[in-house]
Amino acid sequence: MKVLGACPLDCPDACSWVVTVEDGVATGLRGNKEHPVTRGALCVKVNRYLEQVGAPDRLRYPMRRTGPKGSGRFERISWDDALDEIANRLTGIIDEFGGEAVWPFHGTGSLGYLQGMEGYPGRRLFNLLGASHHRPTICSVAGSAGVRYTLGTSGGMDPEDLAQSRLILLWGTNPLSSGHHVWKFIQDSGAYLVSIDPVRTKTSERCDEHLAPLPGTDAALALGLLHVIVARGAQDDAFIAEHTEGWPEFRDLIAEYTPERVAAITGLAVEQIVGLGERIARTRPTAIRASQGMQRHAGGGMALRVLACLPGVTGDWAIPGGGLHYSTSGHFRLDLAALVRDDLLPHPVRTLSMTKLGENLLETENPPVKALFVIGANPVGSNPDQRRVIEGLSREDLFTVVLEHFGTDTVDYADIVLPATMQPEHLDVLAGYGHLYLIWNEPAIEPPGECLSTTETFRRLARRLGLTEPALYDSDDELMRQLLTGHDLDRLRADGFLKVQPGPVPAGTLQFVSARAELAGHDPLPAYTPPADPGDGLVLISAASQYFLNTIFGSNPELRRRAGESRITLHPDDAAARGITDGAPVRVANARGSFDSIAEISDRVRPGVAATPKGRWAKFSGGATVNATIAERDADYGGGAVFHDNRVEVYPR
Ligand SMILES: Nc1nc2c(c(=O)[nH]1)N[C@H]1C(S)=C(S)[C@@H](COP(=O)(O)OP(=O)(O)OC[C@H]3O[C@@H](n4cnc5c(=O)[nH]c(N)nc54)[C@H](O)[C@@H]3O)O[C@H]1N2
Ligand SMILES: Nc1nc2c(c(=O)[nH]1)N[C@H]1C(S)=C(S)[C@@H](COP(=O)(O)OP(=O)(O)OC[C@H]3O[C@@H](n4cnc5c(=O)[nH]c(N)nc54)[C@H](O)[C@@H]3O)O[C@H]1N2
Ligand code: SF4
Ligand SMILES: [Mo]
Repeated sequence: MKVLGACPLDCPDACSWVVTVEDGVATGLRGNKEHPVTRGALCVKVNRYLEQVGAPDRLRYPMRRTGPKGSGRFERISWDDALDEIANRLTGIIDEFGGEAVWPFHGTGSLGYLQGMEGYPGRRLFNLLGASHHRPTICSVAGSAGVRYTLGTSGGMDPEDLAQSRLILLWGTNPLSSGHHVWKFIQDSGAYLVSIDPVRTKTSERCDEHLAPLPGTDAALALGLLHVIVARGAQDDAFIAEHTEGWPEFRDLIAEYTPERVAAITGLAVEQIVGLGERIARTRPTAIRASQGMQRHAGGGMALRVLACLPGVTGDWAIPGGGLHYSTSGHFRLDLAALVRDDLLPHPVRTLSMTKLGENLLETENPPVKALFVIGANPVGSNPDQRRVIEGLSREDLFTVVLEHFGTDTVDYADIVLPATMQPEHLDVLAGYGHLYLIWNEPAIEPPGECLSTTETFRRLARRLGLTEPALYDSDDELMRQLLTGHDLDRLRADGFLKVQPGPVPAGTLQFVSARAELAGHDPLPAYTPPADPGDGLVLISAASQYFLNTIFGSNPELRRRAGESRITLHPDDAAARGITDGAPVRVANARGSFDSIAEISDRVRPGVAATPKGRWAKFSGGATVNATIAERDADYGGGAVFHDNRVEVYPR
């Protein structure tokens, strides 16, 4: 039997997959050949997904902690005992401190609308209890806000249209590592390809040209390119007159960003800036593919805001194959309000920022956080400021419940662990953020042991709490229908995918001067916001690993073997200045924390920049990873994270 499903992981490609089931056992998994983006292929990680589903170390039963927090010592308990204990502790905490002392902490482990981050499973129950809301700031929010200020929507180009581009700027994105399916459209275009990345990545190596600016300086670079374009008179006056607002002010700003000034900010040569500016000036259509990496900086929102302005000056927004693709999420019109039911809240509640976990656990009062539900997240591995996160999770008075598949670094701090189903074992639907398809996930096999879906876990907890609100007991089928009102559910289920119609881009007038930004308390004019991490050490970029997806697969033996030990790439000049040789053990440190690694000396990184992949588990890495060095600071827009705005020093050990 073949069953159509969806890869649940936080990846732009949201692949449609086919599970082969024989005698109730999943014996094969491959990409859906019918899907225009998946085209029959998954990726090096998810090719091993069934290995994970059947892994001997998969969590199969509820557990209660028996050792001190962090020890990872647990005993198996029944679901009845687990739910009783959770219900008792919750009731006590809410009686004493109020509902807002409870924090449902949702992560990106699954992006499903029923079982994952996009739909906040359990939110109906938490709303009824008056729990704090959760703001998912860890991934893409700053960039989305920036794009929205310019365009009125965060959804940009249909990436399939990249096939019609003649010049493509791969700007702060490494699709060959972090979402390779777009590469087919890029290749089909035959376009001239430029990679803009402080690191020479796998993707840069396949491009015609590579520019390596200093991290966090992209807005200045974009303004410098616009300076060259406008100096050549290559702006599209008709498009500007008809579709934009604020051109005179923006043109004056562009005039200030001369190639010389921009060279000094970005560390690029004047000729590189002028050369690329002239190429854009003469090439229609030009497309920009930017993703989340370049917005993990203090000025990350502003960077995307300026990038979205660029095709507004050249008129590329009006040409198929021109424009900007950051994320397509803004194009899906699903009824999230009907799914999450915020109308069930007894009163307005506070919102806690995902990337301020350490601060929220250690400093927030009135009320303090007393109960934490970690759902599809691994904050010890993935959040900034690992030391403070661990300190917060170690609080004896904090009641922590973790819903998980594996015994992660975060599970070690749980009071109660609940085993969750994996994707072939539950119903779900996903919306790609690197394409325009809804992807259906039909359950294919029975879950092992006593694993429960997240929706079912919260239905059972509601019953244990004696709650009578009928909405808490809606079945997965009912939830799906409420979410997908207006979509052809039967076709989606039968085909496994359904393309949605993108909304217009820009939505309304493109705002060079943004009333929307001003309303939110920001500068109405875009500009360049410099990096914010103090100090003069190296800027450490910790981007996607080829072999892990965030911390998922971090315990898979084969992928761990292929990833090898932790390495940090240093430029030969930076290494020599520190007396560090290739292969030397090093300590990487700043005021926030430190981790150990092995030096790899290469000119793949530009001078002043170091790189190490994200996603390692602390327990396999001497207790600390790169996230020990990262600040819990907000980016300019939306409270986004600043993972790559991170200054460190590197010492031989
Ligand atoms: N294999 C794999 N795939 C993944 C993931 C993974 O962990 N592994 N993670 C998934 C997730 S959660 C997400 S959000 C996406 C994110 O994927 P991407 O958007 O690709 O994000 P990053 O990997 O953080 O960074 C991408 C590139 O941006 C560069 N970069 C960093 N700072 C700057 C800068 O200031 N300017 C410029 N121009 N470039 C910069 C980095 O060197 C890196 O090569 O990928 C998803 N796909
Ligand atoms: N240094 C550094 N750190 C980063 C980044 C970076 O660029 N550099 N990138 C950040 C980004 S983009 C992101 S999105 C975050 C991700 O951070 P998190 O949201 O914490 O994601 P993961 O680390 O992948 O942890 C997800 C966990 O959910 C579990 N899980 C998966 N599916 C399910 C499910 O259906 N149910 C349940 N209950 N559990 C499930 C997995 O086993 C895994 O342990 O990491 C961020 N961390
Ligand atoms: S991680 Fe991305 S590329 Fe890999 S199978 Fe999932 S959606 Fe496809
Ligand atoms: Mo992400």
